[in-house]
Amino acid sequence: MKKLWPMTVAAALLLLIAAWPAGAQPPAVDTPLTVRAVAGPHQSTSPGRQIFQPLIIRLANPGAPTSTPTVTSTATRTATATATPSATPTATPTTPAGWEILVNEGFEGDFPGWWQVYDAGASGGEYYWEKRACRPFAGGYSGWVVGGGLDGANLACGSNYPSNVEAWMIFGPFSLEGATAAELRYKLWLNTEEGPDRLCRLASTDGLNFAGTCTSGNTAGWTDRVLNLANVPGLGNLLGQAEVWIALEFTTDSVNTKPEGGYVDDVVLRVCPGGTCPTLAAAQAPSDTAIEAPIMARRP
Ligand SMILES: [Ca+2]
Ligand SMILES: [Ca+2]
Repeated sequence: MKKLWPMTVAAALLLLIAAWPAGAQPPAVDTPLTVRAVAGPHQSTSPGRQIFQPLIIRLANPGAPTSTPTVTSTATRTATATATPSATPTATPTTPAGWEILVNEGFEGDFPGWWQVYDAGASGGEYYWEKRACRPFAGGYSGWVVGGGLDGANLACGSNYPSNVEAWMIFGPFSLEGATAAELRYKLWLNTEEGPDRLCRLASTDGLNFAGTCTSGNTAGWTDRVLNLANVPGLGNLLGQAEVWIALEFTTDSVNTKPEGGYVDDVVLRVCPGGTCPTLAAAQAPSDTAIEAPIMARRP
């Protein structure tokens, strides 16, 4: 009986080879095939006589996974850093398309700074423009017409302005060559004797002879005034002039004074260097009832 074992194994191998599909590749080496003998339905177990039926060969792959392999998720890809947006380009000043501000005086910083201030009055002490905290329109200070000078510096808030004052506040020269518009604009608070005591907005092309418009009386609070440098009373159109001066002048006669006199704040001198510039709400026809009158004045 023992001699039959080699033949049986050989027959099994032959069956295995015959059963292998043509062209099929053998399993990978890590899943080896095993040959297992399984008792068939016709195997006799009668004692003393063993009859070997042909082995039923089953391919078995005990190493084969019985369940769907768990897919190991790959590491979550780290999101790339969000691109930092480039800085918004700083807009370059568009001087041709808008106003060019030559002076912006709110009396909050150093004063007189770019202004020339003095009292040209021949008598009655020295009083001229100075930044004071008595009655600001914006911020903490405004320009009081008589708050500076040897005597004006000692003038208490609310005091009457003195007689015989000729207080100048001048800026220039500046060029209006090529300009298509130019104006002096400011906030005004005024309380003076009507007529002789007045606050004037002036311009000049030689720095000595000024002309413009004066305000006198009571503005009943803060209001606006504009001196259009394209149409200055007594001088006409200054656009195109190579040298221009502007001035605020406060003058009083020898009698009758009133409390405070006048203040200005947010004084702006602006030029349109070319093309057209947007216009602010015009203050050419102010709602206050103060008196407007043209004047020509030679600077002492
Ligand atoms: Ca101010
Ligand atoms: Ca007077």
